[in-house]
Amino acid sequence: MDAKFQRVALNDGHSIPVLGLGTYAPSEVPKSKATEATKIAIDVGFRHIDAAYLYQNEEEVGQAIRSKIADGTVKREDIFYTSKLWCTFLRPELVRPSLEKSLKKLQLDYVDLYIIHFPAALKPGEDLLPRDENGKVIFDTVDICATWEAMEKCKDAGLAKSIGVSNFNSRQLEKILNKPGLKYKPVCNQVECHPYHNQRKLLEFCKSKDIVLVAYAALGSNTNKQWVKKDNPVLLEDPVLNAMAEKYRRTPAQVALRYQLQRGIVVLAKSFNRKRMQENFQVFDFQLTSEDMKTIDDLDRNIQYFGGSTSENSPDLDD
Ligand code: NAP
Ligand code: WDW
Repeated sequence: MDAKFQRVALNDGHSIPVLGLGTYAPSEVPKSKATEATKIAIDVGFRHIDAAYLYQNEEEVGQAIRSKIADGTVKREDIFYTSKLWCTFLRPELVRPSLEKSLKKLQLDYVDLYIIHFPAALKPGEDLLPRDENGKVIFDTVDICATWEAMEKCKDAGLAKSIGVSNFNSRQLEKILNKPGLKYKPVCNQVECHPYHNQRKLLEFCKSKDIVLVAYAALGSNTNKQWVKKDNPVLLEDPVLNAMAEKYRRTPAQVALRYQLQRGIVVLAKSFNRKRMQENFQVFDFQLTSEDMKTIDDLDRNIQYFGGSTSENSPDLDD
């Protein structure tokens, strides 16, 4: 098959395109930009699109997908669309209604992948980040295994072709994998992953369980004020990545994406800019040497742009 439409097998028999478009943009970016960007991305060649209920962009992204189907550029089955179950919907009885809400916004019949966005439950309700009068986030107690059983039912109902998780550590994954009567394993774990936080151990764990690791913030994120930690070094300004980019006559972004592909990782790249989307998609026609792979491995320095702000103080689903 054409290298640029490369996919990897998932443990449930489906497959996922190895490069995906990230669609999160901070709230100051007009929502209509997500429609425009998704259409351009599909024209550029992206077939995997990552969005979420949390991003409040599913109407816009869905509209773009439907419009590229309507104009004959792609068929529905060519597109791999991921949505995510937000933390306020982890109670089992809320899982299917939440997916149905996403599907209604999208105006699609199914999502290719539905993942638990984050392994902590928040108080159910309209508020995406419910807070008490002191401004503290209000958590909820939910058994993640019960959430997972509801996810399995969504797959059985055909509303999600595949199901997976995001932001889980190996212990949290084990909880699901060891669940008595488990029907479907998670197909993926989507986590922050880039040369400054390369997730070597989690990757090894996921590979041993036939779970695909999906990398977000693979370009070092940098976008937004709301979630991202400030005063971290900028990944794409890294001197080693820049020197390597020069050597291959590529850009640091292309080197960072290619690095993940060669590790067997499915990688997301967010851009709403046509030129940068084309650049990000141009990663199937060169190869990093194993020495250069090793050099990038050594850039690991435990820098997390997202830093799991919630996971540290949550009465999380771990105990
Ligand atoms: P990212 O993909 O690492 O980086 C995006 C930033 O890099 C944007 O500012 C973009 O700006 C810029 N950029 C893109 N291509 C570039 C290039 N070739 N050269 C220079 N700059 C470039 O960050 P992200 O959006 O945080 O992560 C990607 C996606 O992962 C998200 O959109 C979302 O879908 C997903 N995600 C999931 C979670 C989760 O909890 N599961 C968390 C974070 C992200 P322009 O748009 O201006 O090009
Ligand atoms: C947990 C997990 C917030 C936000 C968020 C909490 C989360 C995201 C950039 C891209 C998320 C940052 C998209 C926000 C408490 N994940 N994004 O996916």
